[in-house]
Amino acid sequence: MTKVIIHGFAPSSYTRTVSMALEHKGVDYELIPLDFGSDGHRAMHPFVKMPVMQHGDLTLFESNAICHYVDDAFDGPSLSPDNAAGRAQMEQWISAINDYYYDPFIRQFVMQRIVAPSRGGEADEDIIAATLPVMRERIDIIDKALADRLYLAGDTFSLADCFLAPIFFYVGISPEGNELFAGKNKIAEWKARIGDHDCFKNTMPPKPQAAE
Ligand SMILES: N[C@@H](CCC(=O)N[C@@H](CS)C(=O)NCC(=O)O)C(=O)O
Repeated sequence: MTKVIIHGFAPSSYTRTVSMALEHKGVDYELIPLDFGSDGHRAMHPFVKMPVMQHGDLTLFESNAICHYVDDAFDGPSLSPDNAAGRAQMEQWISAINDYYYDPFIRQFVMQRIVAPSRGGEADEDIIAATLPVMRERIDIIDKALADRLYLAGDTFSLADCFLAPIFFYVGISPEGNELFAGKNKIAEWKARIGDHDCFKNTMPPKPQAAE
């Protein structure tokens, strides 16, 4: 069968999301580093982001579309709940993570606290200080959401967990991680559960310098 190609970089949280989905399904895939911003990249992704997936003649961008394709097109354990309410809750959380978590957690906090120092720059502490209260509030929302369930969309691992796990991973290894997640027992249990999944272990990004 034609191999799936993912264009991206292992440290990118969205690249890890789609890689987790592929690993969980047991799909044969290859992660190819992008020549970011090149003509070839722009031809595959008009918004010049990562990841991009290629499977035979099909080229797809947007992590949610890629994840659903992977879940639908291949055999292997389903990444969607088996009931309408669970599937709707999965979509609700994917949408919420994309709209309310990625920007403050990754684009603001992780880019400053982890990525900037790893590139020899300095973190903008004003951006971090402005973002931390938003992060605290949104971490609490997840802790409450997990009160009556093992995973975000119910008691089975789903695509929603693939979207959140890479984001919380980076926050967890930041200097503020312990304090931000302190007392969030449901998140701690969820993180331990996610950490047991091979798809999470097999997609671990290289350790950023700031986390050493
Ligand atoms: N909506 C896109 C977002 C993709 C995205 O923002 N990817 C990040 C990496 S995690 C990226 O390409 N960042 C580089 C940049 O914005 O220049 C998706 O769901 O795939």
